[in-house]
Amino acid sequence: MSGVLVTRDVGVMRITLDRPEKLNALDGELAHQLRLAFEEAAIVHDVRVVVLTGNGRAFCAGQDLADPAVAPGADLGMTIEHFYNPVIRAMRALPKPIVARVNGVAAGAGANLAFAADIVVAARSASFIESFSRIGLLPDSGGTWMLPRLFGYGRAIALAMLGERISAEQAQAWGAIWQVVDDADLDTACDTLAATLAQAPTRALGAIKAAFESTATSTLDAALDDERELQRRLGASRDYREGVEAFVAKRKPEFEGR
Ligand code: LHQ
Repeated sequence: MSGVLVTRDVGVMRITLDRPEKLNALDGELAHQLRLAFEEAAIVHDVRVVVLTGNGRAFCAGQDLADPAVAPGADLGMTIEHFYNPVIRAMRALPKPIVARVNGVAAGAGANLAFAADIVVAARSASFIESFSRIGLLPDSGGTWMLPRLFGYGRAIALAMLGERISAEQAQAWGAIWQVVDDADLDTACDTLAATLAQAPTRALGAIKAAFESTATSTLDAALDDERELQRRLGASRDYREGVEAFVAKRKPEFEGR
């Protein structure tokens, strides 16, 4: 696929942004391919975790600013509606975990793609930059929703208004991402994490993600109701049966994601 490489291996779908000469900057075609990859991940049972990463020295430099579709005066809302929002919606609706393997700089929509993942692991040399305000825009790709949740309002609004670059270590110290590892250890860390998630009770992980999503706008009372219903469904799953049987037998569970 143009600009996006998709590979699958024992439960793991790896999606690689592959325009290294442009720091993996996104255009409409690339964003569309990204959306298709996440939609495929949703329907293929054998995919139990997705790893999103970039090829070359960057994770993603956001929208390709040389693309005529976003030239000043063009309808940016159209680009966002047709290409960006469907990607973020597909990621957040995916009932499976997404790991962002942030191998280098993540800027603009590229940063917010990483933040739309569930677990972010970054190389020590990586960085994040909400560069939108530098060109007269506001954070899109879910940034206005995700940034205050990940960073807290005070840091989120300064990041968005100032457009300053922050290191991976800073993002981790602020609790916005899961892990920072030495560059040389990025592959091992992400492969180990992906293997763990690929053997996890996928339905439970999907339910966790959906429940966290809905608590953004719900009350404790509504969350308690949601937890009851989700737990009721999980309680009827094969993986719950396996989890309890394995616990009682003092053996390692073998979850099937069902
Ligand atoms: C680029 C880009 C780039 C083109 C580096 N485009 N060429 C959605 C839809 C609708 C409307 C608009 O917005 C959006 C969402 C968005 O994402 S808006 C935000 C767009 N992204 C940015 O504003 C980031 C722009 N890039 C940068 O700030 C820097 O390049 C970063 C911080 C990513 C990396 O800095 P450096 O490591 O110093 O590399 P560099 O700046 O030297 O870039 C290397 C090359 O890549 C360079 O080309 P050249 O021909 O000189 O080697 C850049 O022009 C090109 N490049 N980002 N987004």
